[in-house]
Amino acid sequence: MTGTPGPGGGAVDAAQGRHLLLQMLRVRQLEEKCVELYSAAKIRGFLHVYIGEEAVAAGVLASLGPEDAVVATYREHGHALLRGVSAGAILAEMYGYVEGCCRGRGGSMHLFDAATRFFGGNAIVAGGLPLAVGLALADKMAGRSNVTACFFGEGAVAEGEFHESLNLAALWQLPVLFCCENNLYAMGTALARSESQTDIALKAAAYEIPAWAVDGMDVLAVQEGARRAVDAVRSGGGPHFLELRTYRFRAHSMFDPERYRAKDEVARWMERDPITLLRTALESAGQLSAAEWEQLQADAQAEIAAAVDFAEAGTPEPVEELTRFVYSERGTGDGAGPGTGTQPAGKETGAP
Ligand SMILES: Cc1ncc(C[n+]2csc(CCOP(=O)(O)OP(=O)(O)O)c2C)c(N)n1
Ligand SMILES: [Mg+2]
Repeated sequence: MTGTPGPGGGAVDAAQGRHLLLQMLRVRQLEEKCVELYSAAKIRGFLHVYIGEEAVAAGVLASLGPEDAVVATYREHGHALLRGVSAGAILAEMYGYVEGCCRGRGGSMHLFDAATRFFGGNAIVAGGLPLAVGLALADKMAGRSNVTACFFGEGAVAEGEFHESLNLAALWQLPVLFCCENNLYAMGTALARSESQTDIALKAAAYEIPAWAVDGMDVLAVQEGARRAVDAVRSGGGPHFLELRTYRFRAHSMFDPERYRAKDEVARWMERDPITLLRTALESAGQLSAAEWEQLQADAQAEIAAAVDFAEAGTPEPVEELTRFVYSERGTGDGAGPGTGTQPAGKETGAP
């Protein structure tokens, strides 16, 4: 580390700082492209973008290893990308094409990729938390030292699944890192209008889970907080909880007329754009030249442009495959025939 103060007072290592900047730029470019493609009716259905919140995924995911697991929400394009799912597979998924990471069957809210241990993409508010607890329980039972990072919005704290999941994770001391992306609004409902206790870290503390709040616009602070928490979880410290204070710069989804928040509030938060904060810190430390900044932007743009070309050249799934995967295909191809997978015998035959 070079010891130069970052946006949150932490130290910036030049190479690591530029890496995090590129990660955030990649997500920003992908999301801006998604908005454009949605407006052109290339992407249909629901679409929720992560613009403004990039530091959260970039900082937390930089603190995980390849064996760790990630669970996210419907605002998950950036998490999937930074976890290692290619931008092409993400966009093709949104186009509904077979080249997508779920063969076009999931779409924007259900990106999933077992190879990178990215376990969704979940459209149900708080629906990812019990999945994360299950993944962590499996790791604990198998004696693996993996961590499961679970992202969810502050709207999830009103759900029973949130409380059930925190309770069991604490009771069984499971290796889960709960990451609450507190952007202050659940669709059009401000946190203070729906919760008697708005200090979210306190809710986790009620379950005896170590919890602390982090400036979610400062990627270095997020990375530092996440590292501390991941280390504690991995070394057997049980579940930990981060409340990442952030803000979405765009509407909740493409259908949101955004009448619930004042324009000057949005403008104030945009003054703390996580990309600008890190860029400025690196520049003032002499760690990012104008040419390097241009190059990072060009790299991100080139990656996303190639991904659009990939998605545009995609193909719809053949109609004959429509009922494929309704039942598990496990048990076929090993000589034992259907019926050896998780479904009861006779249900995997594909017989009408
Ligand atoms: C169980 C459930 N209830 C309601 C909805 C409808 N819904 C979709 S997004 C959303 C708001 C969630 O807000 P938050 O958890 O803060 O996440 P953010 O969108 O801010 O990232 C709601 C209520 C849903 N998808 N699932
Ligand atoms: Mg929210």
